Amino acid sequence: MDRKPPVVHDSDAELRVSAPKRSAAGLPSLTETLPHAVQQMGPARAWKTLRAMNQKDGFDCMSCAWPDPPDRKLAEFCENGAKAVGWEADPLKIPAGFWDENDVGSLAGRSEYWLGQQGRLVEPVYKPAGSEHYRPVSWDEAFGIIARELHSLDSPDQATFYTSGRTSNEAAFLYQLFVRAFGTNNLPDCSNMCHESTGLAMGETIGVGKSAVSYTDFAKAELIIIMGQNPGTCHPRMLTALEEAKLAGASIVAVNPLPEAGLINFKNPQRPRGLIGKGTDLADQFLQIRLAGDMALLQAVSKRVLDAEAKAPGTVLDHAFLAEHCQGLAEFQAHLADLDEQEVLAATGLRSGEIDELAARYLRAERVIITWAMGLTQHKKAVPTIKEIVNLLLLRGNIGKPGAGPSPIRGHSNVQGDRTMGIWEKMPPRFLDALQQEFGFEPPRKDGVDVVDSIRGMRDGRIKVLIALGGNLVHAVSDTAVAEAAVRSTRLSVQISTKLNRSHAVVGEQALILPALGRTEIDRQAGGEQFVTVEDTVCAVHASAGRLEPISADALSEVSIVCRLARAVLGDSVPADWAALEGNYDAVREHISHVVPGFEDFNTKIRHSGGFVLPHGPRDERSFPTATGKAMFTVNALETIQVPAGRLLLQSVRSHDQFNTTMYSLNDRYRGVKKGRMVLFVHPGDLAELGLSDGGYVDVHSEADDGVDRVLRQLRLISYPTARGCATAYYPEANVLVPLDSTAEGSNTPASKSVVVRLEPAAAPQY
Ligand SMILES: Nc1nc2c(c(=O)[nH]1)N[C@H]1C(S)=C(S)[C@@H](COP(=O)(O)OP(=O)(O)OC[C@H]3O[C@@H](n4cnc5c(=O)[nH]c(N)nc54)[C@H](O)[C@@H]3O)O[C@H]1N2
Ligand SMILES: Nc1nc2c(c(=O)[nH]1)N[C@H]1C(S)=C(S)[C@@H](COP(=O)(O)OP(=O)(O)OC[C@H]3O[C@@H](n4cnc5c(=O)[nH]c(N)nc54)[C@H](O)[C@@H]3O)O[C@H]1N2
Ligand code: SF4
Ligand SMILES: [Mo]
Repeated sequence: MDRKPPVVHDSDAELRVSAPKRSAAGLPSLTETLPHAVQQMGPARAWKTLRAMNQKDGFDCMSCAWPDPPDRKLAEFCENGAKAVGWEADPLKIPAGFWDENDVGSLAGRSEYWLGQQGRLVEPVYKPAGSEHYRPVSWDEAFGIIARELHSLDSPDQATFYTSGRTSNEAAFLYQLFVRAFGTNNLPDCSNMCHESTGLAMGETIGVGKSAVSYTDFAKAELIIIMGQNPGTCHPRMLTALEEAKLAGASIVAVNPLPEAGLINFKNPQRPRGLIGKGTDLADQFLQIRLAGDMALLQAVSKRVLDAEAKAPGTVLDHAFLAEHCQGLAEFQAHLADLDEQEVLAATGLRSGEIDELAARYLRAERVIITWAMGLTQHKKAVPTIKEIVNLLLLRGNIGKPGAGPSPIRGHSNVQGDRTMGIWEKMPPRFLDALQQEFGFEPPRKDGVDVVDSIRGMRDGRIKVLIALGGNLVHAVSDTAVAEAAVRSTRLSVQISTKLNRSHAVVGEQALILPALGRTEIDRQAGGEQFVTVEDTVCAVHASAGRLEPISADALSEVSIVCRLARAVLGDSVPADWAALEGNYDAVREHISHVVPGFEDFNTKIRHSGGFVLPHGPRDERSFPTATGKAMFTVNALETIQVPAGRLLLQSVRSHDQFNTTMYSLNDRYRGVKKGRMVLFVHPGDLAELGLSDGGYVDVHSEADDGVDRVLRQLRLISYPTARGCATAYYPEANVLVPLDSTAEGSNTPASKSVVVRLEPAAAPQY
């Protein structure tokens, strides 16, 4: 199919706003999915890919980390999965003349939407120092440039090696091996900006930073509390699991400043009643909480549970579980005794009666699951907030039994697996020991830098080379101006990517783009066609094999790129047979099976239909690998963000038609926004108080302690039913407002969902 890039209208000139939807999916999602996919891929290609998606012998959806159900249907994907596939499998290629026509400066003037629509990257390109243009280079030349720059560093710690969460287990394992053999633990990843707060909070309290439930637990739960998550857009097939739970009698509570459509009602496109009927009402209770109010809410619910126990001793708490498995209850109880209800109401914006109702639901249910995503992790107090989820669940033994447990819902399709494979700047000594044992070299032991510290390192001249396996670091991270200056000050930046994005336009003195194959494509190596593996959010590991011919003979699999890079940089200094590993991924999995716990007999287990589930002590046998060997109650001081009068607290969210920094279109159907992104959702009461009105324009200034005036200009105001005092804008645009130093305590995750802002009236933009 010979197609030119679509003409991209990427200004907000035709912006239209209508009322938000009260229901997710249904017929509109089908009518969106198929024409979109066919238009991008053509009918044959669309059929070939969508049919293989999430099937046991097909490829894993590259979008989110939601798991596959045990029994697969013929069409086992959602609207947003289909969009992700269409975006990758679009046969459009960046033409040869592109690099002469577009210099780096002009690319930096383009939007993410435009960049992503130019087609697949099909050959390695290099921008030498002093030139504004990329030019094609051979793979050998590209690897030679990287080796030269890495060898010229005074220390391996002067390079940083980013990973985004689409990377397969095999590529991730080899990448961390290469980086550690090179001599550094500088392995930042997108998780640093995502569920890092979760990993830390759960690691300290229950010993494992991953979901303690399985797919089938959702249908067994009596109560599911969904906090800080927008599943209708970000994990659409979770709505199917919620519907099943609902039909089996579960009650569902949504805690969110926004009445997200997917939380309210779901019209399952796979059921007749969902296509044309009323759908299933999902949330029995919607708590419209203020931004960052969740810690107060959770403490208030736990306090009510403890009060109920005090009134009827021995009947409310799970005493047997507490006695056998937990530590710290007395301190927790003492701490909550002083909880100030007025402070709770101020922090949450809720009424006492609403919190009573949630507590009553919690007390009635024998099996409770709490899920969460970025609405909890990207706040200053994210780590203690998630610890309060654990506290509440422990009180009644809601962990390690069917239908119960804490369940963070991860973002990128293999972000969890990448961590399991060792992509982390501070992997524990037992992992490094196993690596040493397997490969016979001494891995560095000093912790490396995470994402925010990588930006600081580049900004301050300590880090001179940036290599990124996927992703779009410069636009995903906070404080855009600082991040861009930081990357521009490096000697070399390297992006291993499928499609263009801002990280190819904002680059170091020298820059390389290395084109990678995606999930949909056949991966042929010396040893024949290969498959890779991924781990979803409930710790299930399965195989993924593409069906399409590779976009170009000059694009390589991520495994190939990493193996050849390692060979070029390390030579024979590390005893790994890179050529053999590249030729046959079973050889990679063999190493993994020796190094990573839970992967014993990897090559056998992965060939069982549907893969296997990793062991998880708390989930499987109520064993808690914490410092004390017990599940830990924690005491967390409640601290509420004080928003000065006349200011709002701002969060940044994803629209329905984007995947992180990738734009599929400029629409956000469920929130009623069409053909535009430069908008700010504000409560009508706040608009009135600020003397502003729907349809007007404002400049948004963030008010940080460092005195820097960060501004996002000319956003159109939308009067919206959000919680009072809270505003919402889109990510990544809002990143200009988030100070680099504004991060979650402990996890260093950018606090991109609680920015104190001031709105100044502005003129409407001229298009
Ligand atoms: N289609 C699509 N799917 C995706 C992605 C995508 O961009 N597009 N991204 C993937 C990735 S990497 C991730 S991490 C996930 C993200 O999945 P989500 O976390 O669901 O995505 P966000 O858009 O950040 O939405 C955050 C939600 O939390 C709410 N929220 C914000 N602050 C608070 C708070 O203080 N308290 C409470 N209770 N709620 C709050 C917001 O109103 C919003 O509903 O999705 C993954 N899946
Ligand atoms: N303000 C604000 N900032 C945020 C967030 C927020 O909610 N608000 N969310 C944060 C979160 S949760 C995350 S996870 C990060 C996301 O940060 P990243 O993971 O760095 O960003 P993505 O936009 O997912 O990366 C998209 C790019 O990945 C490349 N790509 C796609 N598929 C493949 C592949 O198969 N192989 C390779 N090699 N490359 C591929 C393409 O070139 C594409 O342009 O952003 C964070 N930033
Ligand atoms: S729920 Fe997530 S993983 Fe499943 S098809 Fe949709 S986008 Fe893909
Ligand atoms: Mo994420």
